[in-house]
Amino acid sequence: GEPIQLRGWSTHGSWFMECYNDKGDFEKMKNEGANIARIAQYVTEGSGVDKQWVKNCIDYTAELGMYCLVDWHILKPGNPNDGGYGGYGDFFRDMISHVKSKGYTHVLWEICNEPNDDVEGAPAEFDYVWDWIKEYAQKVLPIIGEGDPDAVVMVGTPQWDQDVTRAFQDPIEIKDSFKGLQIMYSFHHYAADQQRYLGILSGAAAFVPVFITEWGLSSHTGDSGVDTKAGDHMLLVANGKNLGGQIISWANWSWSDKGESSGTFTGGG
Ligand code: IDC
Repeated sequence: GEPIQLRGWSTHGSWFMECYNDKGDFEKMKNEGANIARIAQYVTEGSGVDKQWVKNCIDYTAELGMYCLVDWHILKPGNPNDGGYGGYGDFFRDMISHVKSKGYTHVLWEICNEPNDDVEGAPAEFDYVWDWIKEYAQKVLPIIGEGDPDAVVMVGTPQWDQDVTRAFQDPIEIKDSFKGLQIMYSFHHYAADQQRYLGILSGAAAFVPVFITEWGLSSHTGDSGVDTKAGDHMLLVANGKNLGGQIISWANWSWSDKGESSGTFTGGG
């Protein structure tokens, strides 16, 4: 019943193992002020789905008293219904069974990272991406609802999680099989070149619960520009300076040492 703002980092892919191969790595994150870690399980990039890694991260965050956001990290192609992502059912069932067998209560689910049609443009032009998301949501939410009926679940929004307004203009139909889920919507923000989208976030925050499941100080490429002033602006919006006065939680991209400007550490650092 107490309002809380979750703040922390997202991992990069599991292949940056030096950054997430033991509890100490998450302890460092906690020591820097994080109360949540987002675990980005890339589906078709890197070495593929590594369920044991995600379970380990769930365990580390449990031991440290942090929240954990498990992210089914689709990216390209951007349709979550794509055949290449067909493992979502097995993935969420297995993760939920792990969480339940341990009696954990600290895990939140993100059904998919950034749905998109891989075409740049104003987010509102890509309404049909919302149809893809609604279709996918009706497949995955009953699975989560069955195993973890009152979980907090993030639903992605069109064009790389930019158009969160769709969530209240045309809401996801709630079915009995997942009526206990606490649905929130994802918004992503890259400060160096996406400041113009903060208005979308501010407006949506008056109508639906929003979670900034990824944001960076860099541009959206992850490796150019760093705009700390624009980042501060986003934090103001997240801290309640939005049309709903909503306190918005977030995960920063990324806790990695790839050596790109969106990464927290220097290369190999
Ligand atoms: C980027 C990584 C980069 C990697 C690329 C492709 O920073 O090292 O080569 O993905 O896998 C997103 C995505 C996220 C991106 C990030 C930065 O969710 O996967 O990571 N970004 O580009 N959306 C907007 C920006």
